[in-house]
Amino acid sequence: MTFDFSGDPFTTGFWAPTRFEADLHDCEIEGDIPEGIDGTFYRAAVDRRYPPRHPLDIPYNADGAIDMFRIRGGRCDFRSRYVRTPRYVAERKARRALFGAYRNRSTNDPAAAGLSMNTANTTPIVFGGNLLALKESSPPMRLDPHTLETFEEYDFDGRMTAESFTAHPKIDPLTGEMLAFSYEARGDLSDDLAIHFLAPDGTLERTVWVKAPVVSMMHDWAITDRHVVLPTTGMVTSRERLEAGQNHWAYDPRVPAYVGIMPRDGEAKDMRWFKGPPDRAMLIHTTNARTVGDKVIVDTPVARGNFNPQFPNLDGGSFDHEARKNTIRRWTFDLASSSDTWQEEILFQGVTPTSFTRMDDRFLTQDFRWSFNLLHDPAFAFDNARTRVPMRGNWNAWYRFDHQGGSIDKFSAGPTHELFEAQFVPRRADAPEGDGWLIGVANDYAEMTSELVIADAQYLADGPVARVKLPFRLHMQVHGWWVPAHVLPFEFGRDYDYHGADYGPETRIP
Ligand code: V55
Ligand code: FE
Repeated sequence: MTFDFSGDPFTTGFWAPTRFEADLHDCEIEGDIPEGIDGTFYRAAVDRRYPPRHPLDIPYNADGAIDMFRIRGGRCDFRSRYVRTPRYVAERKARRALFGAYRNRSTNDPAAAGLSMNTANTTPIVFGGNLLALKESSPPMRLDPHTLETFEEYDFDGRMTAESFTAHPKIDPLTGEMLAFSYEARGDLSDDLAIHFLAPDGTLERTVWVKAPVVSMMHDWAITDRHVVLPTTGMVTSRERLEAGQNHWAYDPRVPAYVGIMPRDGEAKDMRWFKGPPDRAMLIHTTNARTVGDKVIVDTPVARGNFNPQFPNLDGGSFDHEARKNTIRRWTFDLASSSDTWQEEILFQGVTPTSFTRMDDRFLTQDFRWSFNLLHDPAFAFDNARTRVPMRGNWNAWYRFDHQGGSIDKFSAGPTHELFEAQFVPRRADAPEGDGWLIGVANDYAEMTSELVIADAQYLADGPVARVKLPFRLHMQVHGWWVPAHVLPFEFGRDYDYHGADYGPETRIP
């Protein structure tokens, strides 16, 4: 019986599933990792263990794996593990894919009935001593942040009744609280939203339930020191779609943008929904937001149309590559006015930025200046004669964007390299905003290997100060997370024990 991954462009060439787990101590390093970098960089990858069971399945439904780079004193250790989701455990037992199309239960094998669809493939985040591997359509998977062992699908010790949890929770740097939300929070197609407030020790303390004006993909949101900001999108679904075995989402260009704003100490009745035109209804990631007097100001990339060819257009039309381009916009909501809409200013027209935008997270909710963005810059030419496979998304640049002055600084990892999202690492805990480094993974399509690249965030044009070179390739990353050692202490050089077992969802380690 043939058993391979051919037939899916995301599972061939550089993108063939890695299907392995690694422990690599003392990685090879080119250049000098700055001494000030002390902590752990996690990334979530989408890496299939079995060929897709359904012709409409997409990379966003691939198995989640967590990669971990531990850095101290100029040295680096690497570890990677698949997340033992209930899906992983069941498919490993069955020795084949049981789950069908992305977020569509009707396409699953009957053997998957009743099992969680969790893929845990979007964001790794450390909070309250746990590593949470997040997928927006499921509760978090709780992992050991040192061994990457999976403990369980996590309902916050029974406190969370919502059936999903965003891949973009926000940690308030001033209070240490985490705020999060759930959409389709009472199951597929439900218009229930839940907004969660978690104490710094990880306890889920309070949930506010509200109704969404439209059931849509709500991938990211924003918080300020006083408000939460919840944008809907034009990526919609329906019972008919799911019953027909189609993709969970389709893009409807007629759906307007709604943005809900609620005070952090408010109740459901305090949620106020603003309504904008449809060309603002494709927000995937926000950069930052703040409340200034009666105004809530959100800086965010937004596309005017469907952001992702993995999701079809509702009218069946072909994908519009121009409409997917994000511009960086500033949305200003005036809470003192009775207007039901908001002002929009374009800060950056740019060159095809993706929506991957990060900042110095110590300044989340506050006045800020810098964002760090992943995009395609045609000025950084690819050396196609040296690459061994076609380049994929051509995300070849990190841009530092000045939200106050409008200027850009650019980083390239090399002419055969593609980059993933950057993390900002402050030089010291009390360093000024933006004083530190950018770290992230690059793929080298000439060597067919992956690297961790490190740049001085204030001198991006100088190129990498260090490269951690892996002797293998990593799979496509979604998001990453940097955790300084003062937040998550660890012993460098210790072999944290991995028991090698399949931790099923029932396993509970105290
Ligand atoms: C996104 C990613 C997802 C997903 C839904 O980038 C939206 C947006 C990796 O999975 O399921
Ligand atoms: Fe995201």
